[in-house]
Amino acid sequence: MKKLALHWQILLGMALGVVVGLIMTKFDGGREIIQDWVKPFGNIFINALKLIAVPLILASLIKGVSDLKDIAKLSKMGGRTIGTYVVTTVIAVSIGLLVVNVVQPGKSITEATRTELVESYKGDAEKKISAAEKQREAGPLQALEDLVPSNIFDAASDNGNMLQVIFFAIFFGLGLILIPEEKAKPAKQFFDSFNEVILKLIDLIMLAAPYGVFALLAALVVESPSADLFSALGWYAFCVLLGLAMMIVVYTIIVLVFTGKTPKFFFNGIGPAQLLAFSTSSSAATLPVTMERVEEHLGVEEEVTSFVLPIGATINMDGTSLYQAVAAVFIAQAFGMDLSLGVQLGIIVTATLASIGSAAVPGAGMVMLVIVLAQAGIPEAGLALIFAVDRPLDMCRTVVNVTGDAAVSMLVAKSVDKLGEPHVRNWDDNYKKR
Ligand code: DAS
Repeated sequence: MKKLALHWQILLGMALGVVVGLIMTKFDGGREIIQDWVKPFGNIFINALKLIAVPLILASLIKGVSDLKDIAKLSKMGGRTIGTYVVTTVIAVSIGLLVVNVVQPGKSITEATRTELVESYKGDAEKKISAAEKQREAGPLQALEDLVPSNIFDAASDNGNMLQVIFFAIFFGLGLILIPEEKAKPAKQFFDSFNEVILKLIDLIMLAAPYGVFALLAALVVESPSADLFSALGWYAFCVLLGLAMMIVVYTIIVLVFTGKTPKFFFNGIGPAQLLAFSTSSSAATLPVTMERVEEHLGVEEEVTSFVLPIGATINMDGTSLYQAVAAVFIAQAFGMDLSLGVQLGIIVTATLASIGSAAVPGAGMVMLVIVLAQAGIPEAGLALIFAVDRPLDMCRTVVNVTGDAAVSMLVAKSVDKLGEPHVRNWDDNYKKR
């Protein structure tokens, strides 16, 4: 049988997990068999993703920050590009928080199921929930004080403060910028290849995803066979998709207002790249097509696309940041935690940074979600809940990531007077070009 693309394998793993879980609940001892012989593989999958989170932050942020030197040096386009990307990401996270607080998908879980959830993730949940209570009693500048770690290894440890790791990565990257070029070169080369290794490790972990989500779903079904948990997951997915759709509308308005181009023009231009983003769940894999569509069909000159889009594919992930905000608050709701406004504003910061640090590969947003949860004191055990349904959402948020990059490149091009008319090379030119 022709090898199924990974995400179809994952969707198959999800379906089989639910079916096997439902079957096993019909047998005496079926629940124990799944808990003893299947669930551990789901936990291994989650632990592997949590394991890679800290090295991924260090690699991608140190590389990202140290590359900024070239970006800022490049021209006024640099600052404008980074600034616009950060603005659209903050808008995306805010939309995510708005939707998840209005719809409140986690609140539909019954007290009985919630007790079971906390029970089944006992250690982690109680530790995080009590830590969140403690954070609430802290002083007004406690969060700022906690930003600077006294020991990087403590910060990187399981109960560490992920923002401290992010702080160290940015601090280190700044150091790389400030030392002489020839001294920084070896370190920059090291972090470039370190980044490549981490991305390869994520690829390897994602190969296990079909089996991991199978185990997670089977365990979820036998442990909380309650329909209310599955309907809550459905509402969670609805919130992510609603938020992503709202973000697409925001891009349409931005393009119309700032460049005068109609939605029809914009989506006809970027459509094929969106379809590729949906089927690959990877902004990086889609980048060549994004560049060709933005340049030839949206009229952005190559001088802009060759600069703005590669940066966008790595640091501008509006769909991912929106998803991370929705997921974090949903898990908190599922565990019965009421997040204060301060914690939610903290999520805007960490989800923005986490999406900047997310790699443009399938599942990267899921890995970086660990940081958002850890920082907000939300039980990471809740990951098991949403990882099971992550892949279809990854496909959709990657579409938004790519669409956002295209919209911003049109804005930047317009602002430096490099937005022309589409110039689709006909077949001969393309042929000659090849
Ligand atoms: N799949 C990632 C991308 O390539 C996004 C994510 O994982 O959230 O954009």
